[in-house]
Parts: sequence; structure tokens; C-alpha cells
Amino acid sequence: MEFSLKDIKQDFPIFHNSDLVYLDSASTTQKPQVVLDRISSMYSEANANVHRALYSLGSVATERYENSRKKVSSFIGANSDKEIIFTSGTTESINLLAHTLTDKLKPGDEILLSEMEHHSNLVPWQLAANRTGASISYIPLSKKGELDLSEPERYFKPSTKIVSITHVSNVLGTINPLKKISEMAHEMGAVFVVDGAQGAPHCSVNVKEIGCDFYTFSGHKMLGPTGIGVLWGKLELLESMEPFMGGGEMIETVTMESSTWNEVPYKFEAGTPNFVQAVGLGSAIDYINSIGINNISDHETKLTEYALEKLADIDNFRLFGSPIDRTGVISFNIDGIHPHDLAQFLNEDNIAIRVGHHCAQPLLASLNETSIGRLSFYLYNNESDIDNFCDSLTRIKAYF
Ligand code: 7TS
Repeated sequence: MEFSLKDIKQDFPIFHNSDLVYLDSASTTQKPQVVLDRISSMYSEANANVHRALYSLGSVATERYENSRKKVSSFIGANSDKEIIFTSGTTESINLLAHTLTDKLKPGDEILLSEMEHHSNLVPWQLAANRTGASISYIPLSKKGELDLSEPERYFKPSTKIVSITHVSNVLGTINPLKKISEMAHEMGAVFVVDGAQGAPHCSVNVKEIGCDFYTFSGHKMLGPTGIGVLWGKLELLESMEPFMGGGEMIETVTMESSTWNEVPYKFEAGTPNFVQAVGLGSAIDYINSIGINNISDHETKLTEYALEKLADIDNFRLFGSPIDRTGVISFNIDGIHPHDLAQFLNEDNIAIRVGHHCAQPLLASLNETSIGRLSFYLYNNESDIDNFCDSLTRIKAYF
């Protein structure tokens, strides 16, 4: 199905009567009116705590919350909506795993990450390694910015217990070969966790086809609200894990001495969940489905090709990474202009890009950089956004 770019921008109130050029969707995405309306209608029509109110309003809120879980489940091809745990975001989802999966880790065991991980898929594992005495090893990157899997036996070993890798690099845009990694992890008997923060918003995801054990992502990076994210896990693994946080709803019985746990997924949803945001995420998924995730990724591929071609003509433009399989993320520096100066000058033209270390300091260290610029696209971007960026960049270069 073809979709009209002009109409798409109209769905997002932030672009109404504005010349904003928003090129920072890897940080967070803008929200379509339908998502904003859904959030508002939750507060104005269906605001009651979920799973505990016996009155009708509570049933409406619970139904909408659980319906959203079903939408998430089918969006990523899960076996059952019981496998969907709502969290506050990718960061919380990974922290949950880094606490609950590491119970049995001991000195000598290894956690395998890669050099392109976001701090959210790195620091929680470092904390777990410190707690348990396990060690961490890293899959290095090739010159192109892809995972170097040429000598898998150096990284996938019998001592490897957990492999946690990003679906897509938030700096280089590299789409990682998850199926292959899943096979290598499982051959060693390790559990395979995917950081899908930059994957789920841009690529068609089917967790069964990937073959992973856990997949995590954030609502705000896919047109949904902040404060809501997802942890998907295989049911039998979730059932075998201890809870992460204790509190209301996650229990079956509580005595003065001890407690027993509610069934999955509620065992992992202590306290009042972010049910309004969860419903907002369900609405974002409806919106994405109405356009088609494959149409979105095709659109981003075309925009990225268009941008890379234009940027190649700009003197002193240094591109980081040239992965074959990539999403709409382009990282760069302009020799002679500090990225922070560049961002400030672009801002004067109402162009928003992110500069800095992108919460991936080990990756930047491997590039010998401390700060770089990044453009990241989503369905609402178009060629004129890229033209505006290039025109502004040319003016800024002339000034410098
Ligand atoms: N993993 C990856 C690959 C990410 O890109 C991010 C956020 C996270 C995890 C954490 O997600 P959160 O929703 O829990 O914060 N990435 C970025 C970014 O690239 N710029 O700002 C946030």
C-alpha cells in the first residue's frame, strides 16, 4: 500500500504550522493525534485502576489495558499475550532481566555483549557481573560497523550463559543478524536477549522467527507515550524466573512471613501499571499497522539512500559506519566544526539533530571520537527535511 507523505505529517500536531525539521527520532518520536486523543480519552472516559476495581469504569480501563497487551503480542508475533510484560521502557526491561536471569551466574560464567551496545544494554550487565563474579566479553565491530562474527568460537563458548545484543545500533543504524546470533547462543546453551529499542519501531519483528528468548523495546520510540515499554519473553522462561519488584498485584497470597506470586505476566508488574501509556502504545501500534511496518522501513531506506548520496557531496563530511543492512540512522562529523556548535547552528534553522556520545561510549571510543552528530528518520520525514538539513549545513560550513 502506498502512503502519502504529505498526509502523514498532517497526522502529527507538532508539525502543524511549523517549519520544524525533526531528525532525532532515535531519541524519541513525535506523536500522531490519534495517540494523543487516546491518552486523553483514557483520563476523561476510563480512568480507574486496572485489575482491582469492581465497578464498570474499572472494567473498561482493564479491558483497554489488556487489549493493548494483545496488540503488542500480535505486533511482534508472540505466542501468547501472557508473554508481554509492560515496563517503563527498554532500560527497565533489561534491568529486570539483568536481575532475574543472573541468579545462577557464578565466577567463570560469561555475559556476551557487543561493542555497539547502548549503555542500557551494558551497564545493567556490568552491575550483574559485579554482583555475581561473572565476566563480560564483547563482540567487536568490523570497519563497516557490523558485528564481526568471523571467529564465533572466540565469543560463543560453553561458559557463555547470557548473550544480549541490540537489534539495531542507535549510532550506526546497523541491523544485526539476530537469527544467526540466536543459533550460536543456543548452541552454547545461553539465553539470548535482544535490545529492540531501535528495532521494533523500524523493522518487522517476529520473535519466533528471530528465535530469541527475550525481546525488549520502548513505546516512545514508536509513536507511543513515554513511560511505557515491553519485555517479551518465552512463557516457560518467564514462569521459571523470580520476580523483579515486589508490591501490589504481583502476588497471589501474602502472609506476615512470606508471599506467593501471581501468574505471568502480572508477577512482573508490581504496583499500579502505566495503564494509560500502555493503551497509548496500543493506539500507536494500530497507527503503525494502518500504514504497514514494511512501508515504513521502505520509506526510511529510500530516505537514507537519498541522504547518503547528498551528504557524500559535502566536503569534510565524515560518515561513521557503512553497514549493508541498515535503518534510517546516519552518524557523522564535519571536520573543522565541533558537533555541539553544529547542533546549535542547526537549531537556529529549527533543525533538530542529536550530537554527543549517544549513550554508546565504548562504540565512540572504538571510533576514536567523543562526540558525533546523528540524523535519524521516521515515517514523517521526507526529502525536503534532508534538503533543508543539507542547505543549512552548507551555510554553516561557509560561516566556519
Ligand atoms: N537501547 C537502545 C539501542 C537505544 O537506542 C536506547 C535509547 C535504549 C536502549 C534505551 O531506551 P529507553 O527508552 O529505555 O531510554 N536510545 C537513545 C538514543 O539513541 N538517543 O536518545 C536515547
